[in-house]
Order: sequence, then structure tokens, then C-alpha cells
Amino acid sequence: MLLRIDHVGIACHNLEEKIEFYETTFGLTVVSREVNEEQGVREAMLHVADAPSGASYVQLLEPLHPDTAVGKFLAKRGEGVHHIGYGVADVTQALQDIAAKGIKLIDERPRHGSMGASIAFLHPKDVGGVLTELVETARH
Ligand code: V0V
Ligand code: CO
Repeated sequence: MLLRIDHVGIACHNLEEKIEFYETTFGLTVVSREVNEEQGVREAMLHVADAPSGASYVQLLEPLHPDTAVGKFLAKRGEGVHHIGYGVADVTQALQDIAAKGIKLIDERPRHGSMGASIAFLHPKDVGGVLTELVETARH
């Protein structure tokens, strides 16, 4: 069901500072920057690698307001890994299959993600404390 790690989502206070850190330290390149009001984030995707099943990225996340998923996370836990995004071929099908196993979904149906992807989150309480995102890449 899972094709690859699409991205690792990292919560930070200052997006521009963290982008510069990842560029300088690891030589990564920003390929997309977006504000996603629905998710309450300003985010950047930095390209890491290409695989036959698609690319992988680091996703840097800055909250738009304190009262958002990432804002609350930062207040409770500070900066660090926020979620793992796995590539899937069909996010609607994957959600259905995973729900049938009794795992709690945050999103019953896909939402708009970075770079035109369709995304959906699974609840961390049912995934060993890991906020897990499914990502169906946009078709070109
Ligand atoms: C919260 N918890 C986490 C967590 N955030 N555990 C692991 N990883 C995280 N990132 C735990 C928290 O410690 C609490 O555990 C419990 O969940 C409830 O947390 P809360 O602070 O009361 O917050 P809630 O319940 O209001 O919200 C938590 C959830 C929320 C996970 C439901 O953050 C959510 O809906 N996330 C999905 C949307 C999202 O994260 N969007 C931003 C990325 P205890 O204390 O009860 O043990 S957007 C993105 O990735 C995009 C656009 C993309 O990839 O394209
Ligand atoms: Co993400």
C-alpha cells in the first residue's frame, strides 16, 4: 500500500530560518512554497531524492496561528518531527482499507495538500504516536 516516504514534516517557529538551515547544512533546494489556510500552515518542500515511485521531500511547517495543528504541537513539544507522509497510489482506497482495520482517521476524505497532492491524516493515537499522512501525488 505504501509506495515510499513522500515527506517528513518538521514543525518550526521560523520557516525562512529553517529553509536556510536545510539549504546550507544539507544542500537541499526548495521546490515549492505554499500557504495552506485549511491546514493552518505556511510550508516549504525541499527536494531530497527521486525514486521510481516518486520523489521524497523534507516539508518545513510554520503555523499561521497558535491555534492550529502545528501551533499547538510547537507549544506542547517544541520544534521537531511533526508527521510522516507516505506516498500511496490511491488515497481514497487507502483510507477505506485502513479504516476497515479499525484505525482512527482524522480525515474521512482527502484534502488539498502541497503541490496539488491529495492528502489525508491518520490519528497518531492509533499509529503508535506517529501522526501519519497519506499522499497521492498530483497527476501531470
Ligand atoms: C498531537 N499529538 C501528536 C501530534 N500532534 N502526536 C504525534 N504527532 C503529532 N504531530 C498528540 C498530542 O500529544 C496529544 O496526546 C493528542 O495527540 C491530542 O493533541 P492536542 O494537542 O490536543 O491536539 P488536537 O487533538 O487538537 O490535534 C491533534 C491532531 C491534529 C493530530 C488531531 O494535529 C491534526 O488534525 N493534525 C492533522 C492536520 C495537520 O497536522 N496539518 C498540518 C500539516 P496526549 O497529550 O493526549 O497524549 S499540513 C501538511 O502536512 C500538508 C499541507 C502537506 O503535507 O501537504
Ligand atoms: Co505533510
